[in-house]
Amino acid sequence: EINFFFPKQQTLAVIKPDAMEEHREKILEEIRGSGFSVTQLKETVLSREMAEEFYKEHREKPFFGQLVEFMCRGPCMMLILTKENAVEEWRAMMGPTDPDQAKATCPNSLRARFASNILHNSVHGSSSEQHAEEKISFIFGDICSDAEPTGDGETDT
Ligand code: RTP
Ligand code: MG
Repeated sequence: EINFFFPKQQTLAVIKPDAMEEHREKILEEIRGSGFSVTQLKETVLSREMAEEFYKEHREKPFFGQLVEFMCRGPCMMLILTKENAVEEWRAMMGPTDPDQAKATCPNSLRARFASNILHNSVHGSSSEQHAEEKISFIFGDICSDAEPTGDGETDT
Protein backbone atom coordinates (compact mmCIF):
# COMPACT_ATOMS: atom_id res chain seq x y z
CA GLU A 1 0.00 0.00 0.00
CA ILE A 2 1.07 3.57 -0.57
CA ASN A 3 0.91 6.17 2.17
CA PHE A 4 1.44 9.79 1.30
CA PHE A 5 2.77 11.70 4.26
CA PHE A 6 2.48 15.45 4.32
CA PRO A 7 4.61 16.83 7.11
CA LYS A 8 3.23 19.69 9.14
CA GLN A 9 5.24 22.84 9.56
CA GLN A 10 5.25 25.36 12.38
CA THR A 11 5.48 29.12 12.24
CA LEU A 12 5.38 31.91 14.78
CA ALA A 13 2.57 34.41 14.38
CA VAL A 14 2.27 37.57 16.45
CA ILE A 15 -0.73 39.87 16.74
CA LYS A 16 1.02 43.19 17.29
CA PRO A 17 -0.07 45.80 19.86
CA ASP A 18 -1.97 47.95 17.32
CA ALA A 19 -4.36 45.10 16.50
CA MET A 20 -4.93 43.66 19.97
CA GLU A 21 -7.91 45.72 21.05
CA GLU A 22 -10.02 45.81 17.93
CA HIS A 23 -8.94 42.99 15.66
CA ARG A 24 -7.60 40.16 17.78
CA GLU A 25 -10.77 38.05 17.82
CA LYS A 26 -11.33 38.44 14.09
CA ILE A 27 -7.72 37.53 13.32
CA LEU A 28 -7.88 34.43 15.56
CA GLU A 29 -11.13 33.38 13.91
CA GLU A 30 -9.61 33.72 10.44
CA ILE A 31 -6.49 31.81 11.47
CA ARG A 32 -8.60 28.88 12.66
CA GLY A 33 -10.90 29.15 9.66
CA SER A 34 -7.90 28.84 7.34
CA GLY A 35 -6.97 25.42 8.67
CA PHE A 36 -4.12 26.34 10.99
CA SER A 37 -3.91 24.59 14.33
CA VAL A 38 -3.07 26.97 17.13
CA THR A 39 -0.58 24.76 18.95
CA GLN A 40 0.40 27.32 21.59
CA LEU A 41 -0.95 30.75 22.39
CA LYS A 42 -0.02 33.36 24.96
CA GLU A 43 -0.48 37.04 25.58
CA THR A 44 2.78 38.82 26.46
CA VAL A 45 4.03 42.33 26.97
CA LEU A 46 7.52 42.30 25.50
CA SER A 47 10.22 44.09 27.43
CA ARG A 48 12.39 46.48 25.46
CA GLU A 49 15.23 43.93 25.61
CA MET A 50 13.01 41.16 24.27
CA ALA A 51 11.69 43.33 21.45
CA GLU A 52 15.26 44.28 20.49
CA GLU A 53 16.30 40.63 20.48
CA PHE A 54 13.19 39.55 18.60
CA TYR A 55 13.89 41.99 15.74
CA LYS A 56 17.70 41.92 16.01
CA GLU A 57 17.98 41.29 12.25
CA HIS A 58 16.76 44.88 11.78
CA ARG A 59 19.15 46.47 14.30
CA GLU A 60 20.79 48.67 11.66
CA LYS A 61 17.56 49.83 10.01
CA PRO A 62 16.44 53.45 10.43
CA PHE A 63 13.07 52.28 11.80
CA PHE A 64 14.53 49.96 14.48
CA GLY A 65 13.97 52.33 17.42
CA GLN A 66 10.36 52.99 16.46
CA LEU A 67 9.77 49.30 15.85
CA VAL A 68 11.03 48.31 19.31
CA GLU A 69 9.05 51.11 20.95
CA PHE A 70 5.90 49.99 19.16
CA MET A 71 6.31 46.29 19.92
CA CYS A 72 6.62 46.83 23.67
CA ARG A 73 3.94 49.50 24.07
CA GLY A 74 1.25 46.95 25.00
CA PRO A 75 0.32 43.28 24.89
CA CYS A 76 1.02 41.06 21.91
CA MET A 77 -0.57 37.69 21.18
CA MET A 78 2.04 35.04 20.41
CA LEU A 79 0.91 31.96 18.52
CA ILE A 80 2.49 28.83 17.18
CA LEU A 81 0.61 27.88 14.03
CA THR A 82 0.83 24.37 12.64
CA LYS A 83 -0.15 23.40 9.12
CA GLU A 84 1.40 22.05 5.94
CA ASN A 85 3.47 24.91 4.47
CA ALA A 86 2.59 27.10 7.48
CA VAL A 87 5.42 29.62 7.04
CA GLU A 88 4.45 30.59 3.51
CA GLU A 89 0.71 30.35 4.07
CA TRP A 90 0.75 32.61 7.11
CA ARG A 91 2.90 35.17 5.26
CA ALA A 92 0.40 35.11 2.40
CA MET A 93 -2.48 35.60 4.79
CA MET A 94 -0.73 38.62 6.36
CA GLY A 95 0.04 40.30 3.04
CA PRO A 96 2.88 42.73 2.25
CA THR A 97 4.58 44.75 5.02
CA ASP A 98 3.11 48.04 3.78
CA PRO A 99 -0.71 48.12 3.96
CA ASP A 100 -0.91 50.47 0.96
CA GLN A 101 0.82 47.83 -1.11
CA ALA A 102 -1.32 45.16 0.54
CA LYS A 103 -4.51 47.01 -0.42
CA ALA A 104 -3.32 47.28 -4.00
CA THR A 105 -2.14 43.69 -4.42
CA CYS A 106 -3.83 41.51 -1.75
CA PRO A 107 -6.99 43.31 -0.63
CA ASN A 108 -8.19 40.31 1.40
CA SER A 109 -5.00 40.06 3.42
CA LEU A 110 -4.97 40.91 7.13
CA ARG A 111 -2.66 43.88 6.67
CA ALA A 112 -4.77 45.29 3.83
CA ARG A 113 -7.79 45.27 6.12
CA PHE A 114 -6.37 46.00 9.57
CA ALA A 115 -2.98 47.72 9.35
CA SER A 116 -2.61 51.50 9.69
CA ASN A 117 0.80 51.95 8.10
CA ILE A 118 4.09 50.23 7.31
CA LEU A 119 5.16 50.27 10.98
CA HIS A 120 1.84 49.58 12.68
CA ASN A 121 0.97 46.63 10.53
CA SER A 122 -0.99 44.36 12.89
CA VAL A 123 0.74 41.00 12.48
CA HIS A 124 4.12 39.30 12.30
CA GLY A 125 5.08 36.02 10.70
CA SER A 126 8.36 34.12 10.50
CA SER A 127 9.98 34.48 7.10
CA SER A 128 11.55 31.00 6.94
CA GLU A 129 11.36 27.64 8.66
CA GLN A 130 14.69 28.32 10.38
CA HIS A 131 13.49 31.71 11.59
CA ALA A 132 10.33 30.08 12.87
CA GLU A 133 12.27 27.57 14.95
CA GLU A 134 14.52 30.27 16.38
CA LYS A 135 11.72 32.69 17.25
CA ILE A 136 9.44 29.98 18.64
CA SER A 137 12.08 28.85 21.11
CA PHE A 138 12.87 32.47 21.96
CA ILE A 139 9.23 33.24 22.76
CA PHE A 140 8.02 29.92 24.13
CA GLY A 141 11.23 28.35 25.43
CA ASP A 142 12.14 24.76 24.75
CA ILE A 143 8.59 23.43 24.42
CA CYS A 144 9.85 19.90 23.71
CA SER A 145 11.37 19.44 27.14
CA ASP A 146 8.38 20.20 29.33
CA ALA A 147 9.11 17.30 31.70
CA GLU A 148 7.42 17.04 35.08
CA PRO A 149 8.72 19.72 37.39
CA THR A 150 10.87 18.32 40.18
CA GLY A 151 9.21 20.42 42.87
CA ASP A 152 7.60 23.77 43.48
CA GLY A 153 10.14 25.12 45.91
CA GLU A 154 7.92 24.97 48.97
CA THR A 155 10.48 22.98 50.86
CA ASP A 156 14.19 23.44 50.54
CA THR A 157 15.56 20.41 52.30
P1 RTP B 1 7.40 41.05 10.27
O1 RTP B 1 8.86 40.67 10.36
O2 RTP B 1 6.92 41.86 11.44
O3 RTP B 1 6.54 39.84 10.02
O4 RTP B 1 7.21 41.99 8.99
P2 RTP B 1 7.82 41.82 7.53
O5 RTP B 1 8.66 40.57 7.46
O6 RTP B 1 6.72 41.98 6.56
O7 RTP B 1 8.73 43.12 7.41
P3 RTP B 1 10.23 43.35 7.91
O8 RTP B 1 10.99 43.93 6.80
O9 RTP B 1 10.77 42.10 8.55
O10 RTP B 1 10.04 44.48 9.01
C1 RTP B 1 9.72 44.16 10.32
C2 RTP B 1 8.72 45.17 10.85
O11 RTP B 1 9.34 46.46 10.97
C3 RTP B 1 8.38 47.47 10.73
N1 RTP B 1 8.80 48.28 9.59
N2 RTP B 1 8.74 49.60 9.59
N3 RTP B 1 8.97 52.31 8.88
C4 RTP B 1 9.32 51.39 8.01
O12 RTP B 1 9.74 51.67 6.92
C5 RTP B 1 9.22 49.98 8.41
N4 RTP B 1 9.59 48.95 7.69
C6 RTP B 1 9.33 47.87 8.45
C7 RTP B 1 7.06 46.78 10.45
O13 RTP B 1 6.35 46.64 11.69
C8 RTP B 1 7.53 45.44 9.93
O14 RTP B 1 6.53 44.47 10.01
MG1 MG C 1 10.20 40.11 8.88
